[in-house]
Amino acid sequence: MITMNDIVREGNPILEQIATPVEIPINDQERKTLKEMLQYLKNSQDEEISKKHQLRPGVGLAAPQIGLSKRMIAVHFEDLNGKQFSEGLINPKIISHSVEKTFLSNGEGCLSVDREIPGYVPRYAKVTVKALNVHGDPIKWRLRGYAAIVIQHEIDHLNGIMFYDHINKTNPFHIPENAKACDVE
Ligand code: K1U
Ligand code: NI
Repeated sequence: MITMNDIVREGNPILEQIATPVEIPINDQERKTLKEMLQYLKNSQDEEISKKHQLRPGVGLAAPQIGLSKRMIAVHFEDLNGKQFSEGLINPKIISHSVEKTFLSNGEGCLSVDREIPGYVPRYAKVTVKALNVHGDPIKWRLRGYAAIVIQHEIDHLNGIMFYDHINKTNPFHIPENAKACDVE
């Protein structure tokens, strides 16, 4: 099982690299890894299991975060309407996005970053994402708000981008034009 010992931390060059597309059909090892990534997220959100294995809770995980520079991510969360997203995605791609932006009022965290970094992380308010799931079936998600934020955070990891790269350097709490807060709770 994946634990925090397997999570690569900031400063490791793999987090700055562009990950390689996964060849289709995916092989057994890739399928196994993607399933383990999703299981990490489920375990990390289970009070008992996360306490026992000291897992930091996560809603998403990208393969480079476990030291594998391949275009695979896992997500496990509910959006603001209670819709569940729980999937391993292969070669995810944002095929269109809104002009409008959004950001979490409490900022973002990252399993690969062991410190709090204050500031708003502006992201597209709506995105359409295409990918393949672990069975090789095509997925097309139209996401907004929180769900759009999570998927952009994970796809950024495949492109060597960290959440803090988006924070305004002179004023971390600057709100760009076209941006509205996305309130999770
Ligand atoms: O990729 C990662 O490092 C995981 C990260 C993803 C993330 C997406 C969007 C905004 C912030 C962070 C996390 O999952 S941090 C933990 C988190 O946001 C969370 C965990 C459990 C319940 C609710 C939220
Ligand atoms: Ni992250």
